[in-house]
Amino acid sequence: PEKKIIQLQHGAHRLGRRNDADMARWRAYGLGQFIHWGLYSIPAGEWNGKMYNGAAEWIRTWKEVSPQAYDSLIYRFNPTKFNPDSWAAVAKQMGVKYVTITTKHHDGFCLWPSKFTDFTVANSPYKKDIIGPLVKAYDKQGIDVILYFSVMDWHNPDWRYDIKTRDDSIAFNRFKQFTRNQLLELLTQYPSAKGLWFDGTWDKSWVKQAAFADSLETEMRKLHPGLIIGSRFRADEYGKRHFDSNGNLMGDYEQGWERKIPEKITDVHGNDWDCVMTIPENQWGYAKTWQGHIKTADELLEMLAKCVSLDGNFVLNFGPKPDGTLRAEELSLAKAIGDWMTVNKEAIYNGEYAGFIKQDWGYFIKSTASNKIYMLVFNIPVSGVLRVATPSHMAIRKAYGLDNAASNYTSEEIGSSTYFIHPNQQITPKKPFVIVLETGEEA
Ligand code: FHN
Repeated sequence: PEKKIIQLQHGAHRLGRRNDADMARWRAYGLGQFIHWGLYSIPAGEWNGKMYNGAAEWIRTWKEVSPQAYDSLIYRFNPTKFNPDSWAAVAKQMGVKYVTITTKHHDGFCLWPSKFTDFTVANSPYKKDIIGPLVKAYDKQGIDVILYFSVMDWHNPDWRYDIKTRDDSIAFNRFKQFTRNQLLELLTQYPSAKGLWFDGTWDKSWVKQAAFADSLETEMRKLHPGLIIGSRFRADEYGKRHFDSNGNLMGDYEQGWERKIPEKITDVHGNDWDCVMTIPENQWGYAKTWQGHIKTADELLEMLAKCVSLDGNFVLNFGPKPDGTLRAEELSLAKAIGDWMTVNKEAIYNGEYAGFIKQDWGYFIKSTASNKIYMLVFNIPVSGVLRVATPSHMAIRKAYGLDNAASNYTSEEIGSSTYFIHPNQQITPKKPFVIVLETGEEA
């Protein structure tokens, strides 16, 4: 039976991917960095000697913490060692093409001197803007900046989780204007930012604002042509988020892949998407101690490869310390990823789904820049031989390692559209590695 299409005023306004230069640039990034920084970096998961089990940036909601005491952390925010150029240099060496930075997380503390609240860096001992210098430093390195913004704001007395009374509605109307003011302020003050990464948009209060959010989105896009906004910003008039009541993606890319990665290309429905990932299980802001499993550089590289092979970007989170420096574990992972990227970046940038059947040794990525196919190898079978099944009518002409000589692999056609890639000598790699395939039409 044919699916009935619901007439929507505030659903998706475009079907399929965006087709413009700004979005093409976003699509080609491959690797990004996320930064969660704010007052929560000061307690860092510990309050009055007790450890909080949740994510450090959520500590304000813990029963052990009084909101007033938390908000007073503003008087202790003084990152005297903050050096935006050194953060940007770390990101550059790591090979990231874009950074998403928290301008305001759920606690409402603004890292820029917003005119619309007192709860900003301007009233901390540090006094200075954080966002402006960061944008400048990353821009200088050629790394695009996306501004993270939480709509949910625990500090603002007008914030509501739901709207049940007339008073709620009056307060929330003020809150909507406040949100609009802050967003227009951010876009005006930091015009080189390429997009907005929304969060804290799941509560009923906001989900009910389909018309307001839709018109605000239109206004922001008009003010900032090319602006990139994901699927977390607004709901349709039936309260559907990410995908509207007809199942169409709202916004420019799917923002639902948080700490998880799709398994197959059909999971992403032809949409653009990014995956945001933490190094421990679930800590975004700085936490003094990391519990549980801490991801290794090789695991993170595999996640990166998997995301790009399925048409997504992979964004790794950093939670800087309250003094403005980056934690040692993050610096060493950034370095290890960067060293790998130095050799293998052409397999990641401009990478997209290659259309090959996935094999157990790793991931195929096709470069839109060169049309080459990259095999990102993470697991070598005991035989040492890597199997490739090509899409129909495609033949392998040449196979070679990305890191050195062109002659170190031989491709053998073993059957119709099926090949074995043989290393010419035994390989015992210490790191994931990349084989380049040059292909052509089958004879
Ligand atoms: O609650 C937040 C969380 O603290 C963090 O900011 C992540 C990042 O994607 N977003 C929210 C949960 O979806």
